[in-house]
Amino acid sequence: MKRNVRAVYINICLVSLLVGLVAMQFTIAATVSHGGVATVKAIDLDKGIVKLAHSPIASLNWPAMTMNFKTKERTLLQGIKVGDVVTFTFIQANGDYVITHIQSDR
Ligand SMILES: [Cu+2]
Repeated sequence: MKRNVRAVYINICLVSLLVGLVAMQFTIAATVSHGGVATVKAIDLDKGIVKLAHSPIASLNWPAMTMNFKTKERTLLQGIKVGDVVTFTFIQANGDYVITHIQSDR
């Protein structure tokens, strides 16, 4: 009897874990990414932050502006230099704008 209780408990845990994983997948799939073109104004490699003067971004109703973006991984900024024209993709995560892809158009 005790063994059955434990088996049921373990099953409930596994089901919860699966439900959690599926929910997580949906969250990731629902993350909207935006794309734009910009000129690199400044780079902080240590913090993984890049300042971009970007063109209007229609998907967010943004006019052209200069602003800081975080990067998903600092290594994304390797090979990017101030003055470069870049094409980039970003997501909104915890109130930050985080670049997921960035490529210099050189
Ligand atoms: Cu902006």
